Amino acid sequence: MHKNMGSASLHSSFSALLLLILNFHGFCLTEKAPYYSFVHEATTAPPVSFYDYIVIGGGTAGCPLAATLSQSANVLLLERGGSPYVNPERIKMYNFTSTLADTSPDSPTQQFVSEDGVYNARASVLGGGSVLNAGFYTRASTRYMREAGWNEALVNASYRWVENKVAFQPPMLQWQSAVRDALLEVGVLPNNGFTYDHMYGTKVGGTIFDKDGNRHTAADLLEYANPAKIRVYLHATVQRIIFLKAVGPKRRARGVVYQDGTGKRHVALLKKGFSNEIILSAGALGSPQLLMLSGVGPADQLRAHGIPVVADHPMVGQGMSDNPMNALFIPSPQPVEVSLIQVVGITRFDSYIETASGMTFSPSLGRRVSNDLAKILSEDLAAYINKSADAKVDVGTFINGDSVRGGIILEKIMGPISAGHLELRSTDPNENPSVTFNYFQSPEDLRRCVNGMRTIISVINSQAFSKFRNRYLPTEALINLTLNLPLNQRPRHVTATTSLEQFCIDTVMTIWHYHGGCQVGRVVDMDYRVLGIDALRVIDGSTFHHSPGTNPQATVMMLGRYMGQRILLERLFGFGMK
Ligand SMILES: Cc1cc2nc3c(=O)[nH]c(=O)nc-3n(C[C@H](O)[C@H](O)[C@H](O)COP(=O)(O)OP(=O)(O)OC[C@H]3O[C@@H](n4cnc5c(N)ncnc54)[C@H](O)[C@@H]3O)c2cc1C
Ligand SMILES: *[C@@H]1O[C@H](CO)[C@@H](O)[C@H](O)[C@H]1NC(C)=O
Ligand SMILES: *[C@@H]1O[C@H](CO)[C@@H](O)[C@H](O)[C@H]1NC(C)=O
Ligand SMILES: *[C@@H]1O[C@H](CO)[C@@H](O)[C@H](O)[C@H]1NC(C)=O
Ligand SMILES: CC(=O)N[C@H]1CO[C@H](CO)[C@@H](O)[C@@H]1O
Repeated sequence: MHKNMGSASLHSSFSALLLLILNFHGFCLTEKAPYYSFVHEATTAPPVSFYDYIVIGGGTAGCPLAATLSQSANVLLLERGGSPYVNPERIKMYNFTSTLADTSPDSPTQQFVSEDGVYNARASVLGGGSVLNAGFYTRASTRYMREAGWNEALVNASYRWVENKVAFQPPMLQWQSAVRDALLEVGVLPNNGFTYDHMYGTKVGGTIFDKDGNRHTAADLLEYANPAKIRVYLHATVQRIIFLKAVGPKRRARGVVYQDGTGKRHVALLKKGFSNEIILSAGALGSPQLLMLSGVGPADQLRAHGIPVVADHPMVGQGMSDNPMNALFIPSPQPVEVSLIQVVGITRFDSYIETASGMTFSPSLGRRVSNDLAKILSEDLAAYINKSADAKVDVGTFINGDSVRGGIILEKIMGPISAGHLELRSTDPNENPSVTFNYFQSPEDLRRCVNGMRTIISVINSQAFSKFRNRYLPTEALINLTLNLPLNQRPRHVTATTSLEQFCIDTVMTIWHYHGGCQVGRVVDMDYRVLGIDALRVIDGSTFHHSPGTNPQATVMMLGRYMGQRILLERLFGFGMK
């Protein structure tokens, strides 16, 4: 899959020059969210319409991709969810957990539970995962870029394009600063200060929350779109991709069928033209699912669901990975700020340490868990406090409505190496497919977790963190406390000698960085074209082999911009950067 790389870089520098020219006759026609004139409900769409590009999924990759393509082609962007701008409260930083737990009919969140018994969530909203996430913004390592075969100069320019709209320097109040100083104290060195770059040591990264706690999302990147050439439909759920009748050995994508909010079906077709394409950006669950629903996937599985086979593609749905997240919950003796991720420790044993404070931060995150957490915290703490004669701690102050006086320190492992698969449950595009991630199947993944947990324990016991450390709670009590929380649906093995290995396996959660299903080299080629099919690409997190950087969103948005520019180059000059 890495052949032709020599000529790749030769063409790349030439193309990069052309891109500069392209960008200079850019548009000043930018429109500001939430007043986009080109975003409409799908109910207003004609029964049949024609475009140069049809992008499926207005998520983290789909928005920057569609905005870029609209610079010189007619683009349709179809998003199954609604607008993130209708309820600005929902995307305030302090509403992170309530939005993630929202089960109302127009919720931006669709929850699912993997076959591993871990609670998880996916986006259903314009802006995709960037509307739900914890906001941390950080680039991939240069090694990751090289392995992906990307042009580094164009990658850097694409990151900057994203950062100019949505990335900010975080405020770094007391809790986050204490964890940063503790990471340095326990040897996660050097101190790299504030940077978007990925390197060993401790750093402050970017965030998509501005100083007032307002979230900026991939949907804001549509401000770059050319309003005259783009159309965005909301509540437009793509049912399947349609293909031209076979003429040669390869099938060619022709259009899509989508359903509006009232259940009415519409068709969008590609205009005549060799360069025109359909691009799937429906995310790590949505993209492999939609390929299968369209007849591109493992033939046996498709036949079992009565789906006519367009192309037997056994690797569609394979290579699904979710980086495990493990954490310790830490009740604090003093008030803490509400913070999501701002600091990261990038260790040499491939574990990333991050922290959040002041909210009930748990993956299921429903009221049920908030209440459980409150109950367990109160009972456990009361028991410990009763044991300590001199204790005078008001247990009630640890939980105050939805916020917790305390926080979590978590670790995510690089990669991961462990991988699983995705299968259809039904032919309904609204239903979650079945997903298995096989957490810790690889012993190396488990080693990374154990080393990460050891670092977290050192951080908690450090001098720098001491003001947030409750002296009545020994480390073992914190481990017990976490083991007792209903973090997932997996069996618990709580004994006097529970090992960190067992702790990792029993308390595994998601950090929502799941990826794979349409991986480069297996389902798409290095230009993200679906192997064996014309006029169809996949561009989103489903193409990754590993999660980029410490957290992926910067790279997902970058990839949308990057590929948008490469596709336009091919369109305008008849060659790509391959
Ligand atoms: C709770 C949470 C916290 C996270 N925290 C961070 C963090 O702090 N930092 C970070 O870097 N990353 C974080 N992430 C991960 C990051 O947000 C995701 O990796 C990224 O958003 C994935 O982008 P994507 O484009 O692949 O998919 P998505 O952004 O999910 O986009 C897919 C889009 O396709 C739409 N779609 C799906 N099927 C269809 C269909 N049939 N028809 C029409 N539309 C469809 C979906 O509604 C969605 O909008 C977090 C994610 C979550 C959920
Ligand atoms: C891209 O950015 C990285 C990180 O900021 C930098 O180290 C690298 O030199 C840049 N590469 C190019 C080709 O500009
Ligand atoms: C703690 O002590 C109080 C007062 O003695 C008692 O009412 C309470 O039940 C004890 N709680 C626990 C969990 O032991
Ligand atoms: C942790 O839980 C185990 C098993 O219930 C128990 O034996 C041990 O004493 C607990 N440790 C602390 C510090 O509470
Ligand atoms: C839409 C939403 O979830 N709003 C909530 C945001 O957080 C505040 C304060 O916790 C709640 O009162 C709102 O209901």
